[in-house]
Amino acid sequence: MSVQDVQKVKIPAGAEASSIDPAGYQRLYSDSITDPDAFWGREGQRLDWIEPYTRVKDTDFTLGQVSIKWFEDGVLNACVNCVDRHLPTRADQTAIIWEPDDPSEPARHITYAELSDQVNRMANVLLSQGVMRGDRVVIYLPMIPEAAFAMLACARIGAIHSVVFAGFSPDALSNRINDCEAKLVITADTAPRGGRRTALKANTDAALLHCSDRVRCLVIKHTGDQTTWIDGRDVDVLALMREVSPDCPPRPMHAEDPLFILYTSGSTGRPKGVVHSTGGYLVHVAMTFDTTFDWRDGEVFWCSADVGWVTGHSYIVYGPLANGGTSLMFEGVPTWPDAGRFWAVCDKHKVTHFYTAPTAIRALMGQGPEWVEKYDLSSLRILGTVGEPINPEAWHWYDTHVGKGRCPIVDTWWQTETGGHMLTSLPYAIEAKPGSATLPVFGVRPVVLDAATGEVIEGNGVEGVLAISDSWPGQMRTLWGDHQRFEEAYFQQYPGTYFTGDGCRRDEDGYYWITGRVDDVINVSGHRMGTAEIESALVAHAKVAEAAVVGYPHDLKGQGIYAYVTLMNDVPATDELRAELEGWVRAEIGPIARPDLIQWAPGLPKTRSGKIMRRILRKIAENDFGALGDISTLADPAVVEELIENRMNRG
Ligand code: 6R9
Repeated sequence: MSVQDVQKVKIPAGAEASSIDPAGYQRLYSDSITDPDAFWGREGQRLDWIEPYTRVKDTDFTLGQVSIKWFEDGVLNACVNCVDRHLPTRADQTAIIWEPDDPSEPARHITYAELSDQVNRMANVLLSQGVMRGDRVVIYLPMIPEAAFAMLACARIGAIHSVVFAGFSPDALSNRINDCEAKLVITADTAPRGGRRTALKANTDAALLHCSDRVRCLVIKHTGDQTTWIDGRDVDVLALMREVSPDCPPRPMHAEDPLFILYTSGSTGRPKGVVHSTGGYLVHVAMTFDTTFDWRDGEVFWCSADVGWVTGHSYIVYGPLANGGTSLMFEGVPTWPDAGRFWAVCDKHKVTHFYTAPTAIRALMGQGPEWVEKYDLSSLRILGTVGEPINPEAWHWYDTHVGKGRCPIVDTWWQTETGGHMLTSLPYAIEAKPGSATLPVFGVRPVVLDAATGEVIEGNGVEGVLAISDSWPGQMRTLWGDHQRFEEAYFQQYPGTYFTGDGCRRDEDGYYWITGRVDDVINVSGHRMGTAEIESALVAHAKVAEAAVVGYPHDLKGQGIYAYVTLMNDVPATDELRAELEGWVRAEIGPIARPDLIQWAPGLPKTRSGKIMRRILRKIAENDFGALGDISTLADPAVVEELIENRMNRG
């Protein structure tokens, strides 16, 4: 039985029809892992294949010979699956809604017919610049539709795209261009964001000083701002797109040909180029977009991530478009012109699905519910979160004020490396528990391992580290140019499984709770604790907006607990409050969790995707801030200086 076959059920109490009911989930899940070939063989039919596959799964997790292949003899084109095949039925349907940074400027509604025209033209521009199958193209663009056109144009001609987040520095950009030996980079003149402008072309000029002079620079004139121009190297993309043919035959690709490389942070300074495949990746994101979000025709999906992150790849571009959906792309930020912008956009475009990160929810929660209440959010049907564990307070705020208690919330756990969702609740089928990513996606086999011995811990009510015991189609295939590092990073520590790097608990109901990266586990007087637990307690206090907890060397306890706390607006930072918070955590979790040091933090060091950079916080807490390592991915480096200046541990 495939997902589409599960009978649609009406669930009681006026709730909506659902594609999968609770019994349907259990049945499907157990089928999916009992016979993965049969399950994924059917799921593969979600795509259009030029040559059908006869083999489904061919994977080996054995150290020294790790090899992951899915649908290996199948031939397809990812762009055709996201664009061409929808034309007979959806030519006039909106594929992409684009909401600009400045709300007074008009939104764009790009139909599938227009998407096809633009992507074909962009593909012809790439061909005219000598881009061939297998060549790498770096995309350094703001959140504009041309970013999606560029990704799909690469897919159309078999080039491998590598999107670099527009907030990254010239250094980070040149490192990535060099690591994948890109033939060209696609950028824009400038990028408006929150009323300010980032000089992308100037950044690219700076980056290209450190790259081969054969690298071409394709420029989208987005704002029309003045930029430097190097004849012979720089190309005006939009002008060329008007000249070339709107017809570019798609290149038939093998399922295992790389679709894209996406760089993610590792523990060393060197970027880690995660490689995803054409066939398996697309099957996984097509399925999870449909099932996790209970997708239905005519709805409007908004994922607020940036296309520079995996979330943007899978759930702004490939997942929604493979399903013939309507995907909203937002150029701006949640708090400009004011803290109501997200909700204004939901209202304006009648968004049905809103998918964001807990950090954004906490930030908006700190601004008060009146910003949400100004807007009509009755179009919303499903809410989602991704990126980190959501603390129950933020979950309840999201549920009450945004979802009005009537929208299921899916908490999706996954990674750049996994391609798509791995653990998540399902609307109407898997009941949520605030803070838990709940149960595995079909075909995914999570296991909890003893961190020290690597043994599989069976049963419920257990805790350990999270690994995946067998492959799934969206799994990364290798690290670009370094298969050995791939094996070492993910398969060496716990042989025979893919190691996620996350800690987790499986509760009495079999629900998974991610306790944070394993390196975030601290050991205080012999007690192992996830820093997330203490943070969750701190942010439950009415005066606390955000908190980050790390360990630091402590003479008596081995590790002490160091908490960075951001207070709600206008709350004075006093010693009384510090004592109150210590007592609060002690009361919430127990005496063992009481922070030893609390530092008031006006801001926390975050990546542009909103992840707190704990490595930096650990260094400051250890009073060892001389070598902070690579801070190129920080959203606001000034935050770090402030924290160093006011550090609490000077011993
Ligand atoms: C998609 C994405 C991956 C890491 C992952 C985990 C954390 C992501 C989460 C979550 C708890 C969730 N994470 N989703 N933790 N609950 N729903 O974020 O990819 O940037 O590679 O980060 O993020 O620690 O290992 P990526």
